[in-house]
Amino acid sequence: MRLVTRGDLDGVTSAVILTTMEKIYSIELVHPQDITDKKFEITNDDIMANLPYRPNCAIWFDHHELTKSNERPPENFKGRHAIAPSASRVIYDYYSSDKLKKYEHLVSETDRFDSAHLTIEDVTNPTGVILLGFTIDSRSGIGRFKKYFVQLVDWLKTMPIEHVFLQPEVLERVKVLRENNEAFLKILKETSRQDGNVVITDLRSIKKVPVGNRFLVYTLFPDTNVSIRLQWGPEQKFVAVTLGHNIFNRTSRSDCGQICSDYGGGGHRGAGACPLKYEKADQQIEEIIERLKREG
Ligand SMILES: [Mn+2]
Repeated sequence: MRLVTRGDLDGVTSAVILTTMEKIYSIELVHPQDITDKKFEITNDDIMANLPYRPNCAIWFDHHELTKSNERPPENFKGRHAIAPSASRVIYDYYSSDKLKKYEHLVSETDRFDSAHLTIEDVTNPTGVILLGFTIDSRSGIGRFKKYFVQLVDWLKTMPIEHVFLQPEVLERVKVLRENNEAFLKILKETSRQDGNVVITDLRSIKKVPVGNRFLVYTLFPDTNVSIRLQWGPEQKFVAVTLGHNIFNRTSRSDCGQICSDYGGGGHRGAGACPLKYEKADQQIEEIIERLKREG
């Protein structure tokens, strides 16, 4: 079968488990928005993991809330949907096999990473599975992404994590990650401002935004509880809006996924993203900020 999943740590761990439990001959990485927009064809040979449901697929696993932008599975679909910290957790529990016992730590760290239950230290100086999670970010622009994803799956199945960190590809990404974070922190300081409980980062004036840790902003604005980040999409055709709860101050009452879903995107309570059309963007951004402040 083919595994169709998301190119993040939860996708990697899902792939580690699924390639252990099922016969999988290839892996495709797909952005969830491309599933929502039906830009990627799903066949009855596909296992989908960590992505919105699509009819036709053979087996489906996900842990995100069902939103109105996506299709709903029938009662008797094969697989499992549960509100859980990660899709990996849903899959791990579904099979609950002795073959998976050795991945217990990987799954619990993936839970922490995917649900952003991180410490300040995990953000400023990450190690282990958490650091690995930050190296596998499609937005890193380091390239050779799918190759790296497939390699990680293989390494995690065949060597202890200390040895994974000896691989040149991993070392290189860790180095780039640290350099990017430094540059990003500097830009964050220039482009972010606080409005009540909201921190607004407007990166539209920055030609090339270095990819940095998306939680760094909360170390700069500790008394906000939610963030909105604005960035140009490809060819400036739309504004990519990202909402997120401050992971160190979890008091926001807003449902980021619901708000983004109302604007054609999606996500879950703690984080969401939506593409806004150029013509309507400024007005809609204002609406979203007002809503985040009103909900508190
Ligand atoms: Mn996930």
